[in-house]
Amino acid sequence: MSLTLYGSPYSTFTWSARLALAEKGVAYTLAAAKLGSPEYGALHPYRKMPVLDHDGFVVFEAAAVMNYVDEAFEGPALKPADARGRARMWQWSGAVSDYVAPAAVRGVLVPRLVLAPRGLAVDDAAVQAAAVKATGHLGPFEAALGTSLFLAGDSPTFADFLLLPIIATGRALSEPDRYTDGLPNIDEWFGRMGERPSFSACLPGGS
Ligand SMILES: N[C@@H](CCC(=O)N[C@@H](CS)C(=O)NCC(=O)O)C(=O)O
Repeated sequence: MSLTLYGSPYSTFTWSARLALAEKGVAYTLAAAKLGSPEYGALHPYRKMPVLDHDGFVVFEAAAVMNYVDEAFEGPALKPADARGRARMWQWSGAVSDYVAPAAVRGVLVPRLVLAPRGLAVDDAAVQAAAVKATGHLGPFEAALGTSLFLAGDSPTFADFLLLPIIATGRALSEPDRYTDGLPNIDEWFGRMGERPSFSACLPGGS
């Protein structure tokens, strides 16, 4: 059996897929995603990370990868058994991808952690505006985690795995870029997620 995840340990969406693989207890190879190569274009038509290749079956989009991993392999279920729990999971998964990630990842993390280290120009005002927007988009997550241990119930699901890398990376930023301040329920959830073996297994620096 061959299972390869293409991505970077520093890519938040790759990190999410790695969390799901770790929680499931599935062994895989992490391979560099050469986004500009013709070979990679054949794997991912939009040239993003991650991509999973399981014995020649190729799937992209982090949530689709996690769902495939959950359904194709033995191990603990990574999504709720009931329809309402799954609805919550997909709701929060979509909210991470469509609202939080554009502000936090594309607005803050990419300019600060990818562009600036390469010497490329960064618009500080735009980054700080994106950080404020990201904090605002985390508000509904903060409210939900006031009444639930994880985003879709008592166990972590894809929604938590999508959010975790964005929170972990944001907490490591300095003010005023840090978009994770003033969110105590998210802080407590982060503590719960951090206790799981998958958290330390997938930390980018540890790969
Ligand atoms: N919706 C996609 C988003 C993937 C994405 O944006 N990945 C980023 C890394 S976290 C990427 O590939 N960035 C490289 C680029 O845009 O050139 C998913 O869920 O997989």
